[in-house]
Amino acid sequence: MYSFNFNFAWGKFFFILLSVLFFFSCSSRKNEKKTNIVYIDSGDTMTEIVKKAANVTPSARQYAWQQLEFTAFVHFTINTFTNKEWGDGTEYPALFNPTELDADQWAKVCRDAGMKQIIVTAKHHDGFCLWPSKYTEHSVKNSPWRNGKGDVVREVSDACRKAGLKFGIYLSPWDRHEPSYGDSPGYNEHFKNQLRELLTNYGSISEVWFDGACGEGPNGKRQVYDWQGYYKVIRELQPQAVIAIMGPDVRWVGTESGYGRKTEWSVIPAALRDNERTARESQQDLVYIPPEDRTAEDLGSREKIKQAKKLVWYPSEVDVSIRPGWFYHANQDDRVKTPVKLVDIYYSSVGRNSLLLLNLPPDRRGLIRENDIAGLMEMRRILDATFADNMLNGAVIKASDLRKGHPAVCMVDGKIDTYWTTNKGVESAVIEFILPQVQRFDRLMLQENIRVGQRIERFIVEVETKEGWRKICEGTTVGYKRLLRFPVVKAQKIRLQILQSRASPTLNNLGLYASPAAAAGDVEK
Ligand code: FUL
Repeated sequence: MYSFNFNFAWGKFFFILLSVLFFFSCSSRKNEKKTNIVYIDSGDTMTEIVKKAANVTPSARQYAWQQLEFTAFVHFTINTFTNKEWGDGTEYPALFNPTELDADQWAKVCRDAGMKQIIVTAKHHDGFCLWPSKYTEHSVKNSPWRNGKGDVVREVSDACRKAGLKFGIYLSPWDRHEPSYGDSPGYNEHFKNQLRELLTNYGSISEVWFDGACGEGPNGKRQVYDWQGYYKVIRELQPQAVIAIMGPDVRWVGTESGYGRKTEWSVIPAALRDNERTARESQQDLVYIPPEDRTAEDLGSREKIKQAKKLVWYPSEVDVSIRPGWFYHANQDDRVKTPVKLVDIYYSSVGRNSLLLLNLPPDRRGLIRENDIAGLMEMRRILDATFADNMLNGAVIKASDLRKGHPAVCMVDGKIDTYWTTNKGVESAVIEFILPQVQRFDRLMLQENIRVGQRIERFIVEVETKEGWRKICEGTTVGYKRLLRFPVVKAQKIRLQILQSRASPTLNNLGLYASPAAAAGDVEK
């Protein structure tokens, strides 16, 4: 009797415990879903739509990804040896034979440049695999490199881990070698098998990059990709990885120029997250001009969200190569982007609420080229010199509104998890900074706390002069990070006016800086 009671009591206890755990796990899953996607009802007023948009937030994996800011793409494969951009799949694996491949060099260059992740082209459109896949003979295992025992994916993933970098893979859905390509179910199985190999054997993967490019003409093979099946494999094996481009987590900015939008909303209509559409607008030929609607300046303004049925958090990634081509070509050695150009790209991508994915193509030795490294390091030097000292440190800050627990000092404490915000219902604000002394500056950094949503829609920045306040720059969206450049000014008082926001604006970091040229140069009158 006693034992029956004991078991019954414990049974009841465990049943309640399990129910509570189940309830919390479900509700937290539901919450994440609820804030990552929002539905617009047909009766919603504009005020209600704007409020909904203001509270869409990144998933945990999207937020972690966004904080990487600056990452590397490495395009390297048989094309490096055939001097092509797109191989056709008939290349002999024996051609792949880098003489000095050193993934530690790649990782060191990337780390020194301030990049936080490397994505390697495990398989490009020609189908050649940089790892010894069990599912094809078209791979490094049939090349003379390391006597057919080599594995580039292994070497790069190891090097990344040693250097403290994240590691991602590019796996081209379009495969010009694989015979099953075009036989939809057969190739889908093949592709999932390859994904499983890559996602189980190489440690933690932080980004999976699915290219939308496909050059099959009207009479070419037509493969119906099982996207949902691919995503399922990724979510199961590497749940922390973001799926980019032909995927639900990261949006292709729409060009390969390195320049993002000045107005960049991470919250956009879900219709833009459509793979068919991304594929249509992706590269279908070697000569490529992106269609206009991809490059449209506005994807998420009030006008755009008004017409949507569903809004999603879908942040932008800017991919660009340091050279004209994605792969190494000796005749482009003198066409490496200059440090000034690279810095301009940085401001126009990282500084415009996007992540920068900069491609560094190793040469036939298997090394990143010396002049590419020199340009990159000079870019880093300029950025480091600019962002070394935040002139707002030690400034007196006056904000027109403060929410309890979110003091103005949170904007300049250098911490990402503390933030200033206003009281509920207050959607504009003026924040004034009085610097310890007169300073000269020409760069400003703003960061919103996107974990509660992206909200700021319009702001201006002014400095106090003898004649009164003078505007030095203005902008629309802020998002995760916004960098502004303006002619050098000399002032002690600076103020930020947030003119319009979708809900209480937030700022978790604000920085005022002088570029090396400004620090040394003349002051604008
Ligand atoms: C494009 C591809 O066709 C290029 O070769 C390159 O891989 C680039 C990143 O994406 O769509």
